[in-house]
Amino acid sequence: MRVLTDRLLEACGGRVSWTGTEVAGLRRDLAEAIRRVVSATASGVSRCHFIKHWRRPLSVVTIVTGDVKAHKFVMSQVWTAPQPDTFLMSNGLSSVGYGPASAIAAAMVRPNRPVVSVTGDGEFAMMVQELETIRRVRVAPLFAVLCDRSLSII
Ligand SMILES: Cc1ncc(C[n+]2csc(CCOP(=O)(O)OP(=O)(O)O)c2C)c(N)n1
Repeated sequence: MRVLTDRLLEACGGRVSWTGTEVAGLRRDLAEAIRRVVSATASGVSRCHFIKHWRRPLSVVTIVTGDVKAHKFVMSQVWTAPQPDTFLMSNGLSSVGYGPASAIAAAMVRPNRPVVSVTGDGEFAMMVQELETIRRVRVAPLFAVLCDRSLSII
């Protein structure tokens, strides 16, 4: 790892020379590459469509938390965070249940901000006992549960 980071540092001279226009272009190309052609099929609304368009009705200060697996791949690529401190997502080993747990924590830490947890139906089923926590600590995050009736990529 050390060798790799040293080589990367050497190659770019420690400077990042990308312009804002180049970054915007890369984002545009990425969005185009992962854009779903259809918004829904017989089995329901596509994750990509839902996550992309659901940004609009939420206020810019809303804190949104993602969970893990199928929708994580979409959220991490297409979600637009309008300002810092509005999007929470796990990294690394990605434990199921991060979404609801982080939404509860965010609602406790930022009681005046709306908080939304986007989670899968399998993940929500594993964390459903946290509804008791919510009642006990008196917070009210909103849960958006993406129901595909499967643990899709396990
Ligand atoms: C604590 C923990 N237990 C189990 C797993 C394995 N696991 C990964 S995703 C998942 C459930 C995913 O199902 P769902 O919520 O329906 O998500 P989908 O992929 O369908 O969006 C499980 C059990 C895990 N990552 N973390």
